Amino acid sequence: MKIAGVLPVIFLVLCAIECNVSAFWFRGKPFPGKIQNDGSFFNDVRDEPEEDPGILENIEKAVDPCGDVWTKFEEYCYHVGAKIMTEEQAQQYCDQEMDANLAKINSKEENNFVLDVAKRHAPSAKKVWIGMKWENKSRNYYWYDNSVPTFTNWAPGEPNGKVKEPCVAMYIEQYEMLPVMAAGYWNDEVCDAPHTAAVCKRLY
Ligand SMILES: [Ca+2]
Repeated sequence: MKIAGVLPVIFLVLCAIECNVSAFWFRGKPFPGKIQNDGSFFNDVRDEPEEDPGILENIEKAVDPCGDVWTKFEEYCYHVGAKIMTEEQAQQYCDQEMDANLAKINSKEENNFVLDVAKRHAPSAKKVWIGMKWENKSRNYYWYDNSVPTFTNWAPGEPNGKVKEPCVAMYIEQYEMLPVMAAGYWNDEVCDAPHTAAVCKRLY
């Protein structure tokens, strides 16, 4: 018998006594098995558990509960569409595409936040539709959920249209014709007024 043929046999006999074969390599790592006394291999190789995408999703949600294309303020998420729309299209966009509503704004702080988001995300728009409308039957303004506004931010001289301008938009740029800085102020408008984008809001 040639010496080269004998070597593997000697190796196996020695290993059968007690041989940790971690010197073997498996998938780029030391093979964690052993040759047992009966000569058979025992290995406890287990595939490393793959990361659960659901867990990653939950972590992302904890970091940014609103997700892409939304911005968080207090317990709500806001989205400003870049496209110019009529008020009806804006309502449909928020409801059907974004699972939200046109924004209902309840404070000066929230108004300033919406203005900031709108300026950044709808640079080609001059205004954004908000979720308020004139209700001619009761001669008053209501939010889309039929609540009475507790905060308003009308521009000087507004609202001036009532039934002729039943929709409401927030200016997001300055208007020279107004006596004060216009951005952030509201105006009642015809519902197909030009240059107006949508601001959607939802709970996160
Ligand atoms: Ca007006």
